[in-house]
Amino acid sequence: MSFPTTNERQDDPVPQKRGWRGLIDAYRPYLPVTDSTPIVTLYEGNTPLIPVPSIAAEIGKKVEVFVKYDGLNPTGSFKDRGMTMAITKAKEEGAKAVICASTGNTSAAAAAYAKRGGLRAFVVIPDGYVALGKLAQALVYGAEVLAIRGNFDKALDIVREMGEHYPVTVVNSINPYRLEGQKTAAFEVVEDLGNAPDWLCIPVGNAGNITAYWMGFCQYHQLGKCDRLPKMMGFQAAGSAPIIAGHPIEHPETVATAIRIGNPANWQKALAVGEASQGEFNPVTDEEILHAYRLLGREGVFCEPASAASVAGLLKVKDRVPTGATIVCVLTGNGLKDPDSAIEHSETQLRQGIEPDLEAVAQVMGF
Ligand code: AN7
Repeated sequence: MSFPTTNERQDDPVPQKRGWRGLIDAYRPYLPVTDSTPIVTLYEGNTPLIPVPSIAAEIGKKVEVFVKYDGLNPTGSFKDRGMTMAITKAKEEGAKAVICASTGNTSAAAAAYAKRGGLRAFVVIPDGYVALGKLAQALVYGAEVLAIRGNFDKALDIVREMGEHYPVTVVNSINPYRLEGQKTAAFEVVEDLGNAPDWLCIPVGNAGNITAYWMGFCQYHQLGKCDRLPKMMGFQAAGSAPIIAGHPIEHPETVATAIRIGNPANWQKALAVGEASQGEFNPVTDEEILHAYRLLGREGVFCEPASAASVAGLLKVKDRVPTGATIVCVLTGNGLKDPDSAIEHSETQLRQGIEPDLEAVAQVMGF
């Protein structure tokens, strides 16, 4: 029996995306590749847009809220979208090694795609501030992991210089191919909704993703695939909110280590997106982030704390949501990335030390 990869018959109920072979394959006309480009893919993209009615109910007026669950990508974050493009182009250009600075997700994606493409992967991370799952991934995928005694911003400074002086390709979001790949998430949102949403809520660290989503919406708008553009609502962790402060933060802090970034690489681009989309940048506290994180968990959606910033932000500015609006919150990373935060910040009690017999278990259950 052969595995069906296309809709061969009109009456075949197999959904079209059954034959999905990654986002470069799906969006080839809109991406900088040719027929001879050696595509490096793990079949990323095509992630679900999930309605979250309990979050919509919190807004207090009639709205529709969806989450774009990009934590379901092959390495568990949206970074895979950018990395399939960046590694594909690095390989095409003959690179032998890539390097990135990372709060964790970029390093996991860079490692996976680089090794799959046969390249060396160097990742520079802030020692002690990368969630456990992300660190595990970089090691298993076979990256050369360098933990520095400094934060992400310091790591990115070093990586930028490495790229200038040594034969390594930088795959942080200063690499323009990253944004090209990441813009495909906006394409998918438009395809799923049949139009652009009214609002797009998104966590902001280096501000690559907010820039990429805007690129994607604008491109689809120009092609007539949507007849409006969303208001781009960016959210930073309050302890790491340089764009809102208007100056770099030397010692950024937040439970959302993925966005513990004090000097965003795409700062100016983010400001331009905010202006062009009549959007806003707002801070969310760790407490607000963790509240949203738990609300999502109770919808069956497990994201990492940084991702919950998008939902925390929506709840924070809910008074400004227009009635009848369609809102998409981007969930950038999978909750399994950061099991320590999950266990530490869950309000659900783990009941331990129970005697292994029926009566004892029933009693604890309240029967
Ligand atoms: C889960 O991995 O910067 O605003 O080095 O991992 O595009 O930077 C991660 C960023 C949001 C912010 N959510 O996106 C890295 C890194 C998650 C993230 C962001 C990140 P950008």
